[in-house]
Amino acid sequence: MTRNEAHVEEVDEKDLHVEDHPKEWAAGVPGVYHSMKPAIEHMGVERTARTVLKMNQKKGFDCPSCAWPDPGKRKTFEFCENGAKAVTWEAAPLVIPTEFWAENSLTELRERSEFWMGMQGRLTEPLYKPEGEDHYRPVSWDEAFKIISSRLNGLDSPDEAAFYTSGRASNEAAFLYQLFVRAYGTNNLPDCSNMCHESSGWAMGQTIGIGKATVTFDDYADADLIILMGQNPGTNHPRMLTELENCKQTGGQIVAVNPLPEAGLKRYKNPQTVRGVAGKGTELADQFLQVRLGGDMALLQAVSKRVFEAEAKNPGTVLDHAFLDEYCEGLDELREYLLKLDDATVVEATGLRIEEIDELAARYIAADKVIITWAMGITQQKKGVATIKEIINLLLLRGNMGKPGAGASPIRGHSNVQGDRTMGIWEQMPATFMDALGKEFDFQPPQEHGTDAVETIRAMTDGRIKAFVALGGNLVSAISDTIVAEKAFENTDLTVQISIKLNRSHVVTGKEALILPCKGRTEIDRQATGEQFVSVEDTVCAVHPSWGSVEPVSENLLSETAIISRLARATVGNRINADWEGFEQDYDLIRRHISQVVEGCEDYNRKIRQDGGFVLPNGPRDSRTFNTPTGKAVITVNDLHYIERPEGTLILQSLRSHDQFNTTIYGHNDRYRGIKKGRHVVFINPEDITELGLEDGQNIDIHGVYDDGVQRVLRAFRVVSYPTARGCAAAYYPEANVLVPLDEVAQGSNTPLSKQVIVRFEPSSHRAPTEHDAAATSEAPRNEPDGFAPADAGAPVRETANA
Ligand SMILES: Nc1nc2c(c(=O)[nH]1)N[C@H]1C(S)=C(S)[C@@H](COP(=O)(O)OP(=O)(O)OC[C@H]3O[C@@H](n4cnc5c(=O)[nH]c(N)nc54)[C@H](O)[C@@H]3O)O[C@H]1N2
Ligand SMILES: Nc1nc2c(c(=O)[nH]1)N[C@H]1C(S)=C(S)[C@@H](COP(=O)(O)OP(=O)(O)OC[C@H]3O[C@@H](n4cnc5c(=O)[nH]c(N)nc54)[C@H](O)[C@@H]3O)O[C@H]1N2
Ligand SMILES: [Mo]
Repeated sequence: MTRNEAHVEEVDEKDLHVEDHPKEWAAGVPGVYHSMKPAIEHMGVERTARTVLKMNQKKGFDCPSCAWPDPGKRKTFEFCENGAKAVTWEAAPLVIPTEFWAENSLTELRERSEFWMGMQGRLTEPLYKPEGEDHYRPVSWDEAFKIISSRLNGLDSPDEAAFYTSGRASNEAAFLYQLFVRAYGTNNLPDCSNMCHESSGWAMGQTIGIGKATVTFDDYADADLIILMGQNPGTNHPRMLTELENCKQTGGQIVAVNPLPEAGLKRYKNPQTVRGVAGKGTELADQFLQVRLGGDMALLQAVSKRVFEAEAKNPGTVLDHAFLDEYCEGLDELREYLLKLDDATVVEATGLRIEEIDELAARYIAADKVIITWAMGITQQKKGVATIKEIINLLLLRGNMGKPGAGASPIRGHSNVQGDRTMGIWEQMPATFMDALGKEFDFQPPQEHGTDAVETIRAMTDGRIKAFVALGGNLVSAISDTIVAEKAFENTDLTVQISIKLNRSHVVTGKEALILPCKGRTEIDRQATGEQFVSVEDTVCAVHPSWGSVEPVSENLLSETAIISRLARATVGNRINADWEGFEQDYDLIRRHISQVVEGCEDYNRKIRQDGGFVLPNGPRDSRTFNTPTGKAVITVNDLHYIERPEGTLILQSLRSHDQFNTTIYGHNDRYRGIKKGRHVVFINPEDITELGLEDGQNIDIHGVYDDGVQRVLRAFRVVSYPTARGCAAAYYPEANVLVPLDEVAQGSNTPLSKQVIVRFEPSSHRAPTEHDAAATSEAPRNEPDGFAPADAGAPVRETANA
């Protein structure tokens, strides 16, 4: 074990550098270079070969980064640059030494950035912080479980505890976790999905009866037209670009709808083909609609209106009458509503020209097979649910559902966030699931719905929730309203993190706090009956096994499944009919129960062992079956809404840089957007910069504009002149969470409005954020490190432990 603290330095934002032009293309040679170099640097050649080359292979592990699916036929290199960063961050054999905890108080650690904490290495010892103390200290596993179970069992009601899940947990861990929580007696199961695709789940559930994509992997290449709305695949789902390229090469078209001209939406250089490496790459988007933040609903309605108008001109040729008659309801109401939509409102809401909208409508009508995909740019809007219902409307009008090359495709975030939901991680699972669960384990699961992520923070704030357990993730940084969230954590009696690395949720804690370190997905999981695998579900409902491939960084680590089994044994013992000890020894036992409880997972142990796993059933996709009250897909009427901003303000969205995975910061560059060595930037359209009396490069404070008595401000950010849509601005997540009020949520899904914050700017008198801001923002500005971004000099020299 070695110290590396001295080698990881904090970033000093004064070195921040902005390039003249953002990049127009994504991936290509730098993609390959950026993937392999840091991996070898941090893990050595052998561990790199055992990890990076095993990623997404049939006998390997599922990439722990995004939820993009794998093709049936795998290439040797089935990974992207950002997947390699995620694996390097997890599998680099560097561990936090025992002395660290005596040397670093929580008060000191709270001054550290997410970057610095993540770079300290892996957690390997269970840790306990007693009430009134400012340090964690190592404890034995048994002692840790004893403390947690005694506190949980000492609460007045099980509803005084909440159990969070982040989307990296495997199906087996997730199933056991929700079983434990329900056996304990609560449905308080908030998860990262509450902040992510919750809007998609609600909108799709209410209209087509299932909250999951209605497409298969092969459909992307087969589509005539793919419309990408509110997502940045070049950074967040890089392997998707290959499928977009395949679509283009078979004659398909691509349209991107985004306030930002993101690199991957324009041009793609495939790092795995000669053309990609040597040439200009493939021109991707045939049309780019630079929509205003929150203008998507108006755009979709305008396109649907044009579909109706075209049908009126040439009756029987534009709408898919056979499909609509047999499978849908609500057509006439939508037609009637849209007739009243006027172009002036649409132009104001979208910031687009009428000709652009006409062009999109013409493309849509000309295409036989259309996929619409979307991500956070849609779900994190106030009208996210309604906007997704408009996506469904548009698809249904021409029968773009339940046929090859067509469908609705929400692109999930975390690698197994969809599987976790399938396994029962949700605060409001339907009665069918709860009944099956109760029957299988001989108990009465709690009936009342539990708290979601936002509601959990509220309940921690006012003392209704007294204990908080997290299976992964970093809720305090990921949720909106950082200052409010941190107070909520500090107001809680007990917080517990089951995790692989240190982050802010480990240092902003309850009165008592514990850390339970677990194995990561890259690591071999040996139990009493031998080596175990776990399973995961990707964004197109394909379920497959994942085998760890390297030795764990420490022998002291337990798997997530083992931790949950032991926690359950200590807390609920034999309150229900479950063989907790057996589950830890043999994951087949868990899967046997999954077969009995989870719809579509019958015979799980056999199907998961088939070549490439299996695909879960999906009514709309497989047979145009819609599990709605009437059995029909519901065309909906949604009142148009868009944001009107007060003079002197802009609408700010928060998004991901190319060097991060959610709250995990790998480095301080955002290569495609031309940002180097810093994250404290706000992207603003040059005309807005002038209109607001600001200057490119100016040092400003960003103020949230809400009159609820809370001061929300980000200090010392740099204005970056950038070709975003007029009236809109962008800054990085999680820093920008300081500005998002907890009560600002999407209607119908309760998802924080991470893409719609009204802000104003003031010249900053702060050269660098103050102490106060350092605590409020999760990225304090200090000296420059480079993390996993090797193109720039100064990657930290890191010693490694033998593992
Ligand atoms: N490397 C990497 N991969 C990741 C992640 C990561 O952090 N790093 N995170 C994972 C997770 S959990 C998720 S959920 C996904 C997120 O994947 P994305 O949704 O692509 O992530 P964001 O960076 O939030 O980007 C949102 C995009 O929507 C656009 N946008 C914002 N507001 C609007 C709007 O009102 N309308 C429209 N049309 N567009 C808008 C933004 O300009 C931006 O391009 O990625 C997953 N994959
Ligand atoms: N302003 C703003 N806020 C947002 C968003 C936004 O776009 N803007 N996006 C939202 C979205 S889409 C999401 S999904 C959430 C993300 O919210 P979370 O899922 O809570 O956050 P992550 O940063 O992904 O969690 C990373 C941590 O998980 C732990 N971890 C990593 N791997 C493992 C593992 O294998 N096992 C265990 N047990 N732990 C592990 C590590 O300790 C790591 O620090 O944030 C949301 N918040
Ligand atoms: Mo997400």
